[in-house]
This record gives sequence, structure tokens and C-alpha cells, in this order.
Amino acid sequence: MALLSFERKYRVRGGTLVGGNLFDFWVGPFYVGFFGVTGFFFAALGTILIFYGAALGPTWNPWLISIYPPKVEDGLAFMPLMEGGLWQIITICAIGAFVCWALREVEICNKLGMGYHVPFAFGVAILAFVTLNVIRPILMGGWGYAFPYGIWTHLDWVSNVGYAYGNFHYNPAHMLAVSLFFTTTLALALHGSLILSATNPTEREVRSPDHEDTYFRDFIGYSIGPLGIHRLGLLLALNAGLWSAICIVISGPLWEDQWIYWWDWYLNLPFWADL
Ligand code: UQ2
Repeated sequence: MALLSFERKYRVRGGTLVGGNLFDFWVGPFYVGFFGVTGFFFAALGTILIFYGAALGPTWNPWLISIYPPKVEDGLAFMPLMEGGLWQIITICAIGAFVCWALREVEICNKLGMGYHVPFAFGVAILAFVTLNVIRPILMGGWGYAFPYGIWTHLDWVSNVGYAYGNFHYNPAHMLAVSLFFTTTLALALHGSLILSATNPTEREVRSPDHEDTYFRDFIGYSIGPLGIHRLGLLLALNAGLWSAICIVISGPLWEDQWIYWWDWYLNLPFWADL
């Protein structure tokens, strides 16, 4: 892809966290940086190990290939490659690649004099992954509680964990997370449709943000504003991820029973507990 002439002003030196000028260059359209090099290393090694594990496994069917974590009985030990060790190294590679990706985003923020909102948002996604496959397994005392790396097998894991706690839909933090995901889609649908409607007018001129405000003031008596809708969207999306992480990390470490029994606090309220 050709470098547009006006893009030169954005290809500024500096802003790096590590490595000074050493990796401060672009390859084609991509900024490299120290974390581009290390991130590439983690991603490549992790991918090679997944293919290695697949080659030793029973299938090449892409839907069924799976790299399994150690057994629950093996606790938090380092394991031989074919007994969960491969999964352990791949997990380190995955987290290494995710963190490098986030830090490369930070360096690009620095170069452009922008806020850290994008790497912060990605950090919440990393937190959700780390909660699932590092924090919760450690709290429960075994890597066997982590999910396997396979398209079909990770879905089986989700299903099994759900039923292990009765019906996961009774988990209050899961309820909150699901509601936040739905509200995120509502906010994006409202915002996307509003922007497209304003930029695709029935007459010649594209409509301005005050038209967008007026639309919602006419409609529901309130407009959150063109900046506010993006703050709301980010808040909703980050909390969807955050409450997902919370709903799984409390399942086991904090609550071992079926989730429906958690609601017994309601039945046990003093108003009617003795009736
Ligand atoms: C808005 C606004 C935008 C928008 C949208 C709204 C001009 C371009 C979508 C309307 C959003 C509201 C009223 C908040 C809805 C609340 C939830 C929880 C979904 O006012 O300002 O900017 O895109």
C-alpha cells in the first residue's frame, strides 16, 4: 500500500516505551517498534506450537483440533508438553502477544499525541482472558479449570461450566454482563443509524450534529450528545467485558453451589422468612 503524501506528517519519531530509535520504523503501512518485534515473536511461536500440537493430535479437522490444559489433578505444576505443557507455553505466548499489541498501541498514541483510550479498552479484553485462564485457575488450584484452545472444545467448556453451576443465567453478574452486551448493541444501532441518516440526507447538504441532537430531543426529549454517545458506548462495552470476567471469577472461588440458590437471600428476607 502506497504511503499517501499527507501521511508523512503522522510518521513522527519517538514516543517509544522501550528500544529508543532502534525499532522506530514502519514496514509498509505497519508501525513496528520494540513491541511489534516481540509481539510477532510471541504470535509466531504460539501459532507454531498450536500446529505442532495439532500434528501430534488425532485430527486435522479445523473445527475439532484442540490444545488441552493440564488435568485438574495436576494442580498448578509445570507439565510435559503433551500433558498440558503445550497449553501452558501457548498461554504464555498468547498473553505475551496481547500485551505487546497493547503496548504497541500505547507507542502509537504517544506518537500522535492521543489519549490511551484504545489500549485501555483492549486492556479490558486482555483482563477478561487472563481472568478466565490464569486468575481463576490459580484461585481454584489447578490449570485444569482453564478452557482448551479449540473451536469446538472451548464451546463444550462453556457449556460444561454453565451446567456445573446449575443454570449460569441465574448468576447475577452474568445477568449484568448480558444486559450490558445487549445495551451496547442498542447504543451502536442508535448511533450508527443516526450518523448514516444525517450523512445521507434527503436534500443536498449533509446534516450537522445539532440535527442529530434535535432528532433525539424531538423523539425522546433528550440527547446525550455527539461526544457523550461515544463515552456511553465505551462505558457500556468495557463493563460488558468487565462483568463477564467478574461473573466467571466468582463462580468457584466465591460461589460453589448452583447459582439459583444465591437468590435465597431474597426468600430469607425478614419480611416473609418466617411465614
Ligand atoms: C444522541 C447523540 C448521538 C447519537 C445517539 C444519541 C447527538 C451522534 C445515538 C441518542 C442516545 C441516547 C439518547 C442515549 C441512549 C441510552 C442508552 C443506554 C442506549 O443523543 O447526540 O450523537 O449517536
